Amino acid sequence: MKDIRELLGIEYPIIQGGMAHISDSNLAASVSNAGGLGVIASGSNDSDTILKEIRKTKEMTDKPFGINIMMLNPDVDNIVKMLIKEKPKAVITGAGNPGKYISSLKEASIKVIPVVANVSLAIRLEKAGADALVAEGCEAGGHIGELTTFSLVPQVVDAVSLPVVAAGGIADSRGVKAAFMLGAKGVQVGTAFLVADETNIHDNYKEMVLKAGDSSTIITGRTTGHPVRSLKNIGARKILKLEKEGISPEEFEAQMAGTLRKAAVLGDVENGSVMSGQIAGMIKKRGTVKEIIEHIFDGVSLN
Ligand code: TUI
Repeated sequence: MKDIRELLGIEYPIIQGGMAHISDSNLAASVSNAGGLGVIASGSNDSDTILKEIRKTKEMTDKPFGINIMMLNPDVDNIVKMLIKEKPKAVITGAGNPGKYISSLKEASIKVIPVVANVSLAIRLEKAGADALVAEGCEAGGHIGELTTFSLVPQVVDAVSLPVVAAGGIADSRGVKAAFMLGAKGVQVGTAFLVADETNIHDNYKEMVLKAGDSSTIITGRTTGHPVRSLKNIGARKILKLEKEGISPEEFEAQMAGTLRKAAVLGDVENGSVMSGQIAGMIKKRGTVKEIIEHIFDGVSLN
């Protein structure tokens, strides 16, 4: 089986999480320059906006980087067409099944690495030609599945013969070693990069992550089929209350629209959606991307 570092041309087996409104060209290029796979998030942006971020990233790094496609994005068809021309090293997908796009991306020599949250999708996507998989447990921030990292990763590892990258709850070398013990060949990390100096989000967001404890996150959206983990605040509690009162999926979407941008860009961390994983409670200091990656791999032997 091909090593994930060899597959992606990187020094550390780490993929930076593609976080909507957060993972821009600056963060992606910084991670790639530090030896990981930097990833630009598409979120709900259109293909032209993502193309601009790709061009900026190419100005800042010669190293490989990836694009995360959020499958709920209505412009996925155009984004895939654009990516086939731009040929980033890798495409990571989330929040859905990318099966029908895999062969055309692979024909353009792009590595395709879908995020999965259960074994059945992992098996289907191996058959569809994925190059590797990210198995993301529900400790992660943002849109999540049902299974924890500890239960999901070994079951996906046993079910497929592709390299598996573990995600959800990993922010230091203990997490990396545990992931390796479960059979993962690499890690995907999002939350730890929220407080990186190179991450262009409002400082209020960073401060809220730094102040978070083990029990600071909450899951909204369970009733609508799109559960999202974020830090507890007025906005999340309000949404949860509306869900308990029986809000419709349409009303829910209307309530959620723009809330991540509100927190990440405008700094309204009381009413906006401050998406973060449970491991936020362990993140107590800021640093450069390079320092964060070195901390995550401190004492890990990468032979
Ligand atoms: O995608 C993520 N995390 C995200 S996307 C996002 S933007 C958003 N905002 C509001 C509502 C929804 C999305 C914020 N955070 N992580 C990767 C991930 N993918 N976690 C879980 C999944 C997943 C879920 C279902 C992957 C595939 C899947 O398949 C369903 C199917 O069709 O079988």
